Amino acid sequence: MSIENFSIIESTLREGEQFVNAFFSIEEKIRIATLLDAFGVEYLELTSPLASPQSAKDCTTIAKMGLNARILTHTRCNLEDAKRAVDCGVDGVDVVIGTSSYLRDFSHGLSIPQILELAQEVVAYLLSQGVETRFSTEDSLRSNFEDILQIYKAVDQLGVHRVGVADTVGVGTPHQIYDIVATLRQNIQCDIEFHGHNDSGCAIANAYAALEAGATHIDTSILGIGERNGITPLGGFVARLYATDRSLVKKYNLPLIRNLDQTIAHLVQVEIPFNNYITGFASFTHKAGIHAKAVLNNPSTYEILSPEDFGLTRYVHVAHRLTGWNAIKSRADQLGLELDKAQLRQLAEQIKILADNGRITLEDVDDLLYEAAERQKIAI
Ligand code: HCA
Ligand code: CU
Repeated sequence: MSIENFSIIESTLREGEQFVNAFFSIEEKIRIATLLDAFGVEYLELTSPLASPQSAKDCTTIAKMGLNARILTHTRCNLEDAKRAVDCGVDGVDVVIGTSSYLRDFSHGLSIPQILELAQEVVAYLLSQGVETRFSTEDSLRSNFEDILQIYKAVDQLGVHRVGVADTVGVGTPHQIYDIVATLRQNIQCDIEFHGHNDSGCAIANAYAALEAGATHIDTSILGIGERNGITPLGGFVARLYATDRSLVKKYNLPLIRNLDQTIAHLVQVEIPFNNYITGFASFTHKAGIHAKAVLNNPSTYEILSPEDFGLTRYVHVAHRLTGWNAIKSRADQLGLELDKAQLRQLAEQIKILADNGRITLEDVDDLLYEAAERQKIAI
């Protein structure tokens, strides 16, 4: 199935608040919500109003901001929570309940028939209130699939807008997620959401597989922040879609990704990892002479993402022993120095020998280039 329509449910203000270092004041939440809205995500998911008195106020405040994104809050599956959520004035409510034996035995203690009844009651109530309603099962992958299917079919018949598959512990593989979502797609009418944790590094691939299998909504957070090591990161997910077909993400304001990543990194007091998708400091750097030559001729040779589409620039690293004369020429051009091919080749050899003895800097290379240009002038 080809990917066509999909929406991002941006959960930095819900799952992201569950990140160990996260504490967002209302001013900060407003800043994050405004930025995400400007980026163009379709939904913002907020912490449950039952979490704390301030969380309830924050929900009401953000619901009133008049953003383009639809505002969702996230609650446990019971009537009291659902009522509190509706009272906040949100556009939709994401309801979740644990169905795995782990959570049934060690968390809420309900049986599958009890969950089925509760799910129908809560979904019917939310639909009667005219809010967009999603029902999901926590730890879907370690739940009995027949149980999940039975519950989803029942809420689908009630007219629920969406059901969710949650890989709560990050155990799923792309094939597994594909199979689960494809089977749901064959059996129910409503939209399908995927929420994937990244404990074993599959969160982006799993979100992508879910879309290929017919999911319509993907949960993300900025930099992937969430419980433990988090969920599908917004930037990485966008990179994945762009790599398939950049028109899939043309609805988003891509240059804002840097601002989003930097803002969150600052607020939760972490560094953006060097190898982060799009915004890691090494994301658009090229080093080996062979790579540098090809990239300078045509960036697509070694770049699947074009930095300019994200408001970023590529960097060709020249000060090292893997360098080549093409890279040195590009640096000379940047400095406005005219050196002939023989000189450039000689300089490349010189730089390699120098760099064999230890780390060198761009200034060292520049000095050599200026000296060579000076010698050339004198010779003329
Ligand atoms: C949680 C669990 C959850 C819910 C996901 C969802 C998960 O922290 O409440 O409702 O889509 O990973 O299962 O984040
Ligand atoms: Cu989660």
